[in-house]
Amino acid sequence: MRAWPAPDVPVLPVRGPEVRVHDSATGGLVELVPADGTARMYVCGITPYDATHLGHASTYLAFDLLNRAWRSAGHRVRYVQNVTDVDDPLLERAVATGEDWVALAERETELFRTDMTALRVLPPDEYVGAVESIPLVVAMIERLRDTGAVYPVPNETGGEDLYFSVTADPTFGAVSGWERDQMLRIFAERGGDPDRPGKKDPLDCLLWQGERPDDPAWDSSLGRGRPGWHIECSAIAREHLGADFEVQGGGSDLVFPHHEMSAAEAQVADPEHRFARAYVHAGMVALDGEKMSKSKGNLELVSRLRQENAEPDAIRLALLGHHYRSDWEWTAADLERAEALLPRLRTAVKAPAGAPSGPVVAEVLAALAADLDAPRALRAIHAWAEATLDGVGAEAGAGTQIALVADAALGLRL
Ligand code: 5CA
Ligand code: ZN
Repeated sequence: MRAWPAPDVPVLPVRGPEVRVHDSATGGLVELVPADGTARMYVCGITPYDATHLGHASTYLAFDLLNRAWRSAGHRVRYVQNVTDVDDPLLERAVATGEDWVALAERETELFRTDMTALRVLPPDEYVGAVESIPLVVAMIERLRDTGAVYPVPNETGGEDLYFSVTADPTFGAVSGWERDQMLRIFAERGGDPDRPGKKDPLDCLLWQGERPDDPAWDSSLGRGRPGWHIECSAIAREHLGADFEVQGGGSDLVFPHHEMSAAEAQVADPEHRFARAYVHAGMVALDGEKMSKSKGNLELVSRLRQENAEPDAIRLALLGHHYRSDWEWTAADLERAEALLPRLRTAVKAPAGAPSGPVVAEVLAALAADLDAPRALRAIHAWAEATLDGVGAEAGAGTQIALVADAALGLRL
């Protein structure tokens, strides 16, 4: 699949520190120095049945900060993202609106590309659809079948679906660290089917769904059908990044079951290797007191704000004002604050001389290397701008250095 155009990332005259991020699996900070100079990151992409909302944007921005922090530290980054272009919510929406599911997925994926381009989010090196990855998924299920971790469950059409035995992975549970009770409760809420008759363990998850009438299906050695959700990300990540890659990322709603299951499947298929070194999760953005979601419809869309002439840099600044791991609620005041701050920062960086830039550049890079603390980085830039506007300091060209680090590390054009 085609990604979107990359914004320029200026090269900084100074190098940032090595990056430490919070890993959900260990519950602490881990320093992620790539062994061979290339940091590898997989971030779960959209299910394209509705437009990009600010929750999605905030999550992709978090991993954009990580991408930039690695580059500032002198590493190359290999970034892979999927598109879940066949799955229940997408097919259900297509049926509800009478639109062809392929056309719906293509339209919303294109809108997502436009939104990401406007927000200056660095594109993945590989942008990979679930449909085009079906051969990879089938090959991985075959490998799992060879290990004995796959079993059939009869379905209502007289055919069968294939399930993954979670007990085949001795480390199952290590990504979320959750107790079984909590897993069972959340599994049902997030696309799982704990009560389905015929399963060996209520937590076992669907790998391959046998063909249903009116559903798309593909021929395979597993019979005609379509892939389950978690195996899509296991197979795409392993194919395009290899094993033991640095970061598996997404919003915190993916900790369980999605990231737990994709790691378990990949690790049973290849017990010699871990799936990822760290599991990094962005907090949930809410609107009207509830998690912003396509299924509930409480959304603020990036595209709507853009249509209303919000400047993408102001949207980006508004989102960066919240630490990526916190859960927070979007309000119109977020954008108003950013729209007021942006021109002040821009005026300050244009001043021929300003407050000393060196310590600010160092502080911005240190803040981002310390678990992607964009609010801390912005406080440093804001304080520099206020000092400069107050006439403090006489460093010629200080503004140029501040604009450079704001662009490279935060993706903000000042
Ligand atoms: N296609 C799957 C991942 S393989 C999926 O979860 N798609 S999604 O469209 O539902 O979400 C895309 C990304 O946005 C995921 O990383 C998800 O965790 C994140 N996300 C969804 N809602 C929010 C929200 N309200 N706040 C922050 N991030 C969110
Ligand atoms: Zn995923």
